[in-house]
Amino acid sequence: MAAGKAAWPLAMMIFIVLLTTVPTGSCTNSTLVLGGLQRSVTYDERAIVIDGQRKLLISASIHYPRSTPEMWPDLIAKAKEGGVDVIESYMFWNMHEPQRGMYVFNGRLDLVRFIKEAEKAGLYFHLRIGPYACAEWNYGGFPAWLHFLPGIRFRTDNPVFKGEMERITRKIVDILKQEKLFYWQGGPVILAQIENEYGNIYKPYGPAGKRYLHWTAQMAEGLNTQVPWVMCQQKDAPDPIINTCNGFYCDHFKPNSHKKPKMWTENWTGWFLAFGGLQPHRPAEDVAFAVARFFQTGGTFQNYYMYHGGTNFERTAGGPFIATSYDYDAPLDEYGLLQQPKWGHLKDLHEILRLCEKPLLHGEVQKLSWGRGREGAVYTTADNQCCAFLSNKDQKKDAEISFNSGTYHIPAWSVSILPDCKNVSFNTAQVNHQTTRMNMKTVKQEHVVPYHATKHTPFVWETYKEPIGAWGSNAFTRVGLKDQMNTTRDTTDYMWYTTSLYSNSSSGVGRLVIRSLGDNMLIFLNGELIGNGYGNYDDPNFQLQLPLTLKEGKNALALLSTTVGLKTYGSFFDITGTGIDGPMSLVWEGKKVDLTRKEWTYQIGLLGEKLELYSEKNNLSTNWASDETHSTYQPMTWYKTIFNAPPGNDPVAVDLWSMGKGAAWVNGHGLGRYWSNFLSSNLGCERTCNYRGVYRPAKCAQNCGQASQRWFHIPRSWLKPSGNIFVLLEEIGGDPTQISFVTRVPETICTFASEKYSMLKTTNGTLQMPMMRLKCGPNQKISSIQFASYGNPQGSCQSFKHGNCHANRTADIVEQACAGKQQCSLSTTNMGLLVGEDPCPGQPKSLAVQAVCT
Ligand SMILES: *[C@@H]1O[C@H](CO)[C@@H](O)[C@H](O)[C@H]1NC(C)=O
Ligand SMILES: *[C@@H]1O[C@H](CO)[C@@H](O)[C@H](O)[C@H]1NC(C)=O
Ligand SMILES: *[C@@H]1O[C@H](CO)[C@@H](O)[C@H](O)[C@H]1NC(C)=O
Ligand SMILES: *[C@@H]1O[C@H](CO)[C@@H](O)[C@H](O)[C@H]1NC(C)=O
Ligand SMILES: *[C@@H]1O[C@H](CO)[C@@H](O)[C@H](O)[C@H]1NC(C)=O
Ligand SMILES: *[C@@H]1O[C@H](CO)[C@@H](O)[C@H](O)[C@H]1NC(C)=O
Ligand SMILES: CC(=O)N[C@H]1CO[C@H](CO)[C@@H](O)[C@@H]1O
Ligand SMILES: CC(=O)N[C@H]1CO[C@H](CO)[C@@H](O)[C@@H]1O
Repeated sequence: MAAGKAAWPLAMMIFIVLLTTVPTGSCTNSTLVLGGLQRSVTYDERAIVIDGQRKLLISASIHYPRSTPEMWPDLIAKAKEGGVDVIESYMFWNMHEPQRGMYVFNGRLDLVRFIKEAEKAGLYFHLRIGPYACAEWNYGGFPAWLHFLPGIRFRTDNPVFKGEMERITRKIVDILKQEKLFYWQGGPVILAQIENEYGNIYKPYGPAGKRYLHWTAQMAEGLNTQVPWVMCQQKDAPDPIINTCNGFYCDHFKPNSHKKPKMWTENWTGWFLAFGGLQPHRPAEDVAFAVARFFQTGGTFQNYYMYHGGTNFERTAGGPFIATSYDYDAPLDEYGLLQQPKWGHLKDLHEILRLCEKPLLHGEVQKLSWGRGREGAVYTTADNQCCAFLSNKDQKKDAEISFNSGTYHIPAWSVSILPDCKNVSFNTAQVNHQTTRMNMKTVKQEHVVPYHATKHTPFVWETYKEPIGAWGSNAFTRVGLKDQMNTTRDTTDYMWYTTSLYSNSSSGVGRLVIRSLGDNMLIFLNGELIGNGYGNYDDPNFQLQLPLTLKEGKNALALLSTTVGLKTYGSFFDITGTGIDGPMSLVWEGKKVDLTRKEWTYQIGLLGEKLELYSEKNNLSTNWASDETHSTYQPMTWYKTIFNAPPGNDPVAVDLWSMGKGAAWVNGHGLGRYWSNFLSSNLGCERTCNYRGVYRPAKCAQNCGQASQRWFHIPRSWLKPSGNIFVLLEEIGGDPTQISFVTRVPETICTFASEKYSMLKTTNGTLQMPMMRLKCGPNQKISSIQFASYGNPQGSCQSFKHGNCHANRTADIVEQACAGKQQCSLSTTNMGLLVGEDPCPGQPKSLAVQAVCT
């Protein structure tokens, strides 16, 4: 890359672009003639404008390093089928430049290939270059080495930082240009983002922050990408940069200029998981409500954060305490399977929004209000195309809204969309897709016989005992406590702090008091694990008081401090400190000894890491010992076994519920960190999830009192049919004999089709009756019908009940239509005919079915 050569012409362009665009405050309006076609991306006050046409754009966040290249085409195809136009991703600087000037763009980091996959599918691309990402990603996406550049201060008017930020941003833009990925070059990239949510945290940076903000805008505009730049959560984004909204709802958001469109760059489809936390769940009805409200109030670009969350493989999870699964309760689950009904419900919504595209982009809007949270918006074009949104923000009461000489029943906390201003085609609270509950199915053991198994045990384990305390000639001794990240440079999660304590008597109990900045610490006295301390997502810091008994003479105290991802967010998050900062003291025989200023011997990382015990090439290493006694609950132990891949194509995971804390690898690929013995709170899981009312991450949370994450995704492309090497590093102690490999398959599926609201109209204008559709996984069949009622069934999947109106032949008919099939469907009208009776004449009926796939 001739980056140096390119610098002059680009620098000149900065000047030109600034002169031409900034004073007018309008967007970049560059066009390029390519093969006779003018391709341009601009914007106006209503929308992003592509080739002179305003566009309604549905965008989907899929972060390329959170899945494998083998998964990308399928993820992108499912996004497209779900009605998505744009794929969006952050750029992950720390992965692309692990050492300064050493670039990596292959495998999961093949950004160009990822963008080209979107292009192949006919989708646009939005690249959020940042280079700050947050994203629950280690150190917010900043490379650790950045912290050590002399004189640097992150994200402010600092020449060192600005130099590095400009260098990487330019590098990425140059790669995109070389590969002809920008829209004007014939590629899919229509938007780019600079910085990220800086507006939320920049006050403490003072005037220097403001100067930096303006510099970022000028720097980005100067790169001559000829696509609009956005800044999210930045009210004062300088022109021509578009300020966009991030949040659970963005209906009240207004851009900072009447010349800019209303854009939503992070619609949180769910929320992330933290170790020790509950599993977040955002109901499909509420996501659809938020999206419909956004379009009702003038939005034209919205992005699902996340559409596919994926996995924080290796050490990529950020801190504090971000879990390995980044499922995000997204429309595509961590494994790339449809998360139903969310995926389907949003697909329906997108289809209906398309029907409204012209009025939304070009129509006059008339806003209506009937009080008590009942609002309407009617978009009408000059040629009388009309689309209406009727919404009811009341959290409890349904509403009857009189509109356009009709009366419309709008359920609480919902929006109805009328693409012809007459007929309701979609209501956000009426879900017409099946609910799928997935099963993590243990793979039968005959499929997992290791090549050297001799007994009936499915796996033969080998172990390696990690030394306790300093192990290498590179250990060093200093007075006082050292910051962990400053010392390890984040090359490892682990740092040993070791020292000696002397005692003149042989009995008596002392007390050790330690304060740490986080995240986790193991305390060993004379090689024995005597304590463990840790913080949590809300506060990684902790203080520990621990009784201990010293033997006479010299005692070895070894503290293993562990980071669980570096911080990702907040003003000055990069310099908050890590590891054991003290104070630390020992109360012994009536005296308090300050250990903070003692001599400490430091060891960076573990010996097993240095030996690369997880690596494929070390599979026969003599370091391993056979483990016939099944040593369980041993701290600081590496385990290894060999397994066969489960047959078929269903996604694979390993179940680590029986383990403590550590990390896992398959064939040298890092599956990520696990922390199975950090259970979530027993409280906070509601029995039923009510989607009505403002969502917050604690609402509808699941999985109380359990390991926050027990299953770890093993991408199929990392597996061979047999002889796969599985390695674990267990820190605290666990039982590897309980580990199993599982496949993810649908188990219980439910549908609920109701005549209660108006009929659905499909995109081609034909009528469609409410349908019950059931579909199992590709190699499955419907094996039993657990519930079926045509009438007024109540409840939801796995808690359906008959109402007072019920046709008792329903189950027989559903059984006939569905049993033994992979999929089946019945409309309510069919059902009425087939049951041969009307269980409650004159009332709209529903059909609820729950079935099992095997
Ligand atoms: C962009 O340029 C084209 C061609 O010069 C012009 O017709 C159009 O009005 C411009 N658009 C904006 C938003 O300035
Ligand atoms: C133990 O004995 C040593 C040497 O006699 C003395 O220096 C030290 O202060 C004693 N320590 C304690 C805790 O009594
Ligand atoms: C890390 O090192 C830098 C540079 O030596 C220093 O300025 C900073 O205070 C250290 N951070 C912590 C948390 O100790
Ligand atoms: C172990 O490594 C050797 C050398 O790299 C390789 O030939 C062998 O196939 C590996 N064994 C397994 C079980 O993967
Ligand atoms: C309209 O779409 C529905 C469902 O998408 C389909 O079943 C039907 O055949 C289509 N009708 C026409 C006339 O294309
Ligand atoms: C089915 O319902 C009809 C009335 O709707 C009733 O007469 C009949 O006894 C019911 N049969 C069973 C098996 O419950
Ligand atoms: C600042 C912050 O938390 N930003 C985040 C917005 O929300 C999603 C939450 O998951 C993050 O990934 C963003 O980076
Ligand atoms: C397709 C459809 O449902 N059309 C209906 C729309 O609404 C008008 C007036 O309410 C009806 O007459 C149509 O039948």
